[in-house]
Amino acid sequence: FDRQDGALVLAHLLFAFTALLLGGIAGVLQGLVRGGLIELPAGIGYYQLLTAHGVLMALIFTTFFIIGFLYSGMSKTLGGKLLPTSLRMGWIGFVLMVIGTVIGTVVILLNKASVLYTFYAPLKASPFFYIALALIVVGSWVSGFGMFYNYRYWKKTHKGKLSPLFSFMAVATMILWQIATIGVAAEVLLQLIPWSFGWVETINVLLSRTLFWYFGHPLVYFWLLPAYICWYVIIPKVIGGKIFSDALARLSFMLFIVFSIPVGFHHQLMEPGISPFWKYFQVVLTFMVIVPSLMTAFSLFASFELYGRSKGGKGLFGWFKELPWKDVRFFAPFMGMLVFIPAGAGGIINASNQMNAVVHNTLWVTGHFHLTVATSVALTFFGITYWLVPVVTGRTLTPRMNKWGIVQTILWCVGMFFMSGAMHTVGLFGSPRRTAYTTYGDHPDALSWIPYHVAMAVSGVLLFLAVLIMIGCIIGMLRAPKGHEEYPIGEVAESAEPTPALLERWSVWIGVCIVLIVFAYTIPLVGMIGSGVPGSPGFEMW
Ligand code: HAS
Repeated sequence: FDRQDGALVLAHLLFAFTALLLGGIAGVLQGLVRGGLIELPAGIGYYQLLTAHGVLMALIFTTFFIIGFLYSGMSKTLGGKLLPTSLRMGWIGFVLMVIGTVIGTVVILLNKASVLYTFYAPLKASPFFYIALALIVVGSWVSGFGMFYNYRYWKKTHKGKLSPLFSFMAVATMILWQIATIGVAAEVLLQLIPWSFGWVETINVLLSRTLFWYFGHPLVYFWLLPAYICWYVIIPKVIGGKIFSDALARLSFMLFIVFSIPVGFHHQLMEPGISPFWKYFQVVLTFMVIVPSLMTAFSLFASFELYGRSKGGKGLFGWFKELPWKDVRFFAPFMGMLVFIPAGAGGIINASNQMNAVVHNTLWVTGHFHLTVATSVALTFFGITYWLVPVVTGRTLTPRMNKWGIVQTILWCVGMFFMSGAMHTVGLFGSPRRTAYTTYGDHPDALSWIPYHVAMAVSGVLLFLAVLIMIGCIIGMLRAPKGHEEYPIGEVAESAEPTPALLERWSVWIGVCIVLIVFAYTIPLVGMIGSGVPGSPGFEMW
């Protein structure tokens, strides 16, 4: 692996895992507080820790990891070296994001931004928190443009050729990110910064939430797609098999670009001020965005079955035994896939209007995203780390480290099983999300929730142990013997159909995406802006 490119990738990974560690400390502490097991000293607040946990894990760990991982694959598949301009843009993006993260974290630790990772109005943070967020978004844009630049150059110099699947998917992921972040950038620049500086007295809360969720839902697919890259492109190679279909993989990514953005209203189904028609329309699109995940499930099963049968697996499920269960590069992402089946089913429940009325703003939703992002995506990212760190540092993944990786994966699964199981169950009993320890004046319902909150806290401790093992493994990998670890990039099965050129016509898919966004959002936004409803002064959290 190219040394200069490797340094860029490693910098992203190390920063990501530092955020994971800090976010993990905040996570375990807030869990113990909520379960009533500890009280915080020195005026530290529950919401302060909850914000640090959410921001550092859901926003910072993911974004840094994803950009590092995507750059690594671009370098590997587009000729073995990034273009100097792309490399430079990668570093500029990295530095901007680091500055933003440091400012944002300090402001949170000073208790001037306890506004949670969703940070929309009416909770108001210090303006520096929003400036920090803007820096992170701009940094990620620069990195994204660095990738587009490299990809375009490759296309120009390889006229008529299909681009490598990994790079195609990386570009699709960053396009999704660019389109999605326009919403949050508008919210931060036009609403939150002027309001938090006091240049305007009030804020349109409905507009702020809508712009946030325009970004907030595709955000979850920005987390998911890099995991899908691993599942589609990396895992077939790790198990020694082939990619079932290049065309199917590309189509599923294009469908994500088309359908994943105009669906933000499914987070606002219980919100007054949006007409039922537009909510209904966006729920229909939400059900459309489930399709590429179902395609992915089909394709993965096919890859596994083809491989297992080629190894002599007999009968309906005999192929299953042939998979490399003792290889953490496979085992961790596989557990992520497995968990994604119930996690996705939970998402479908959330998206259904009547059922959303039962689960919205309860711990059920927290359970949903601890399965999706914190298990399926996180375990896949961990699985990637176990080979990517050795690849970029020119070292080997030792059997010892592999064994620790398996232990860490099992611990993570056990912790998440109990944590998210407790969250889902107690959510159905009505326990609200995002609430510090309380018995609501010893109300019997609230008292019946407490054992579940305690289970969440205890499993939080297990998960924190797993984070520590992960960090230990990274340190171990950095000190492992020099050697050559393979960057696993799968090849397409011979039996696959050729890929139609339409699947690389970006303008067509982005065009359809823009039409859908304009249709789904114009009338509701015009209504919100011109509604004449007075703005809110908000709640100062600093
Ligand atoms: Fe979600 C809330 C709907 C997917 C994350 N979601 C959230 C929040 C987060 C989040 C963070 O409609 C909370 C935001 C907040 O703080 O308020 N979600 C969905 C739907 C899907 C979905 C329909 N969510 C995700 C993913 C996330 C994520 C992915 C992160 C990565 N979600 C919602 C809704 C809400 C929501 C509402 C708002 C709730 C409320 O009221 O507040 C779908 O995309 C899911 C489709 C997935 C599938 C599964 C396919 C399975 C695969 C695995 C195959 C396995 C194999 C292994 C091959 C259909 C691909 C086989 C091996 C064997 C041995 C069997």
